[in-house]
Amino acid sequence: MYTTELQKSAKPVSLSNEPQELVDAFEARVAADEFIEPKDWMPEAYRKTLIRQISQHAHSEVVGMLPEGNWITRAPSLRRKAVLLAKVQDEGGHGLYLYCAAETLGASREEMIDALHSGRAKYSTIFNYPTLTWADIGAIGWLVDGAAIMNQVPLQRTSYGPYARAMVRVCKEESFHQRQGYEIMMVLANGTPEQREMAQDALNRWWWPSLMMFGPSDENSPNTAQSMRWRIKRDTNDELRQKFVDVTVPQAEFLGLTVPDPDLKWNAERGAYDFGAVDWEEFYAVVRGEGPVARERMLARRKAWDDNRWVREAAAAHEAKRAAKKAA
Ligand code: FAQ
Repeated sequence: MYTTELQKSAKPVSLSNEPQELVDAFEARVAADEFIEPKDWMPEAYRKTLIRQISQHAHSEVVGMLPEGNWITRAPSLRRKAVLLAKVQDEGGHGLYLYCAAETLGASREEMIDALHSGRAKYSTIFNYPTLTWADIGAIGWLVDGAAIMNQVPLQRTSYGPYARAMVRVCKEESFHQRQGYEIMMVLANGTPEQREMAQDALNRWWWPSLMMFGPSDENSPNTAQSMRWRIKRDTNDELRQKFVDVTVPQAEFLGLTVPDPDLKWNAERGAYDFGAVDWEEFYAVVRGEGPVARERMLARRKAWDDNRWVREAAAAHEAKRAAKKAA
């Protein structure tokens, strides 16, 4: 098990030990859409929620390098290889901005990494699925980065300043990622019958896991109500999932591919697509660490951490020497 069990019950947020006037002033600032900055007073539960969400987000970016990294040596051309390499490096950079944002809240990098490696911290379910063909790299850019953008554009207005500012750059890069994925899908969808089949197969396998990225349905999401009140989240999980479906279905139609959902239907009254039920059993199983390649993912992360210990040690030794020289 690499992820903790979901707590399905609503989490009570206790503000009882905190001075009411500070809580009121904090809530008024949030309600006025002011950014909360690292040195500002904030309720402990707000700090904890942010550390949880930002560190899980950081872990997702870093673990998310693995499925695509798997294809760098097998990309079909030098151009594809260079683009994919740059994309995977971007994801590593996103992880670093996010770890830094969480550090401004008092979390240490070591604690966060340890929580990931010991299975206490979650990371996105999507990265526990294998990348079996080159079309999966197209599908990840198109669908996974597409879902990430849908979720992260509103986070540019999240109430915590360092998280919001990190999201501005992340979103710019994610939109490039989404386009490179869609372009791969366009080439395959307009290619040979085998390539077309490969594109359809990738869509079949990545569609539902992409919808799961938005988290449990609103009625089963213990954090949404409080996070919306604190303007950490600006939209609920179901609102974002619906927006993603509405934007992505016409893109699949343009490719001439079929979304693997027999219940998918345009609802003219709502001005939105109706779609089938997500398999929540599968979602919770993957969250619990039972995803198809969850074990491999954590082994790879732990190995990278151990193999690169010398780099951290060398950097620390260099910094100590520099500080000693400065002090002398
Ligand atoms: N997987 O009450 P909620 C990317 C957890 S970045 C695993 O609804 P919340 C870039 C949740 O954490 C993708 N766990 O929680 C890229 C919570 O945990 P707790 C990551 C999940 O926080 C592209 C519990 O379930 N993006 O893809 C998942 O209000 C390509 C209850 O759920 C972010 O992290 C899940 N899918 O809403 C990289 C965005 N869903 O409290 C490489 C920022 C929920 O039990 C290649 N995060 N959980 O410890 C968010 O917006 C929110 O945290 C949500 C969840 C919407 C993910």
